[in-house]
Amino acid sequence: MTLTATHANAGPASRHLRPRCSDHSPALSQSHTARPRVAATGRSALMAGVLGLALLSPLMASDAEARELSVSTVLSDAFPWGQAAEKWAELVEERSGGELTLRVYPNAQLVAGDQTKEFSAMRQGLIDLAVGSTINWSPQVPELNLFSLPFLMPDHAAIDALTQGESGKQVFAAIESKGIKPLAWGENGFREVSNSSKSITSPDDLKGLKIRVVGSPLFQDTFTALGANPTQMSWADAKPALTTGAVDGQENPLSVFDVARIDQVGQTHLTLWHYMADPLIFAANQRVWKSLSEQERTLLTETAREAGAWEIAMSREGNAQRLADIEARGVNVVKLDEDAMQTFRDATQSVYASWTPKIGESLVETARAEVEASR
Ligand code: X2X
Repeated sequence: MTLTATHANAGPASRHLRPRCSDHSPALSQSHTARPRVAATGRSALMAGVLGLALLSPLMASDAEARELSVSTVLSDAFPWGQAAEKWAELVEERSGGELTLRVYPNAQLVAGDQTKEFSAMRQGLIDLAVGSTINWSPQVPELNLFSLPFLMPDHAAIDALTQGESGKQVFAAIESKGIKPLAWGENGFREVSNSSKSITSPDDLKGLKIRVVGSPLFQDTFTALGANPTQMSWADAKPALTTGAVDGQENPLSVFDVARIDQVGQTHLTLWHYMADPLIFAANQRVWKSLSEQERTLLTETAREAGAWEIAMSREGNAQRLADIEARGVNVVKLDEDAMQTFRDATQSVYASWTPKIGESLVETARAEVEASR
């Protein structure tokens, strides 16, 4: 049995009789009309009109109120990210006694694969809930670029110091000011760089390499500062581009490299440089949020926190084994020493100069102080 098969079968969704994880749901336009929540709302309005609310029996009333909310993710439950969303759904269903269900739509399918549109789609009400990466939402929420500043967070303690500290509060406030209710943190992980041609041990090695990067323009600046040739594309396009050699490299957490079998598309060199990590954020569209009872809001928040904490721990614990598996498959793994790390930090200083004003001077200062205090 291959590792891919193990991971693919290990998702929490496999415990449900009814498929929860809708891999084949319609994309953006259709999904809007097909969403059961809309239908349920229409039905209850009709029933209220015909019968009068006072005449509804408690049973009918609860039938009409049972709701299903959509949850968008980029990665499926073969990955910790998708498992976080499935865990959330599982806890909500259990604790609401089935009154509230979450249906997870992975692979950014509710935005036709364009993960940088997820935040906007949630804001517009095309998506009810999401577990999204700070990277993918940063085009709409500049403060989220904080986590992408190169080499800001050296270790897990630093990530926690930000998400659990004052920086995290400010970031959540920024999200809320954009019309989305943030509920809890998860984690995609430290993003390590891979390529198909050589060991990357210094910025010089990146010169001229075409690297696939994600949606925020900050990544263009980081890889340009390092002398590479960055190309922005969605996750859906990344593996094909690596396969054909349209790009030489990519950067993603070990869990993504491992589960997506990036080694099988020629990525034989992997450098562990921990240059940034993308937290995940559990969040809700404000209109949906306001329509929920106090009890339902508490339920969604508590279960999101539990699912997030569970996923963070599980994904961190899994990293050592993932690395061993990746090395066992013949990938050449480079671990940088302190001097080498410093050459990368020095080479990316310009990113701080251009991005600190966009993120917010005081937020960057707060974050730096919180990282320092965590050491
Ligand atoms: O596109 C990526 O690289 C991914 C899957 O890690 C994110 O969505 C940020």
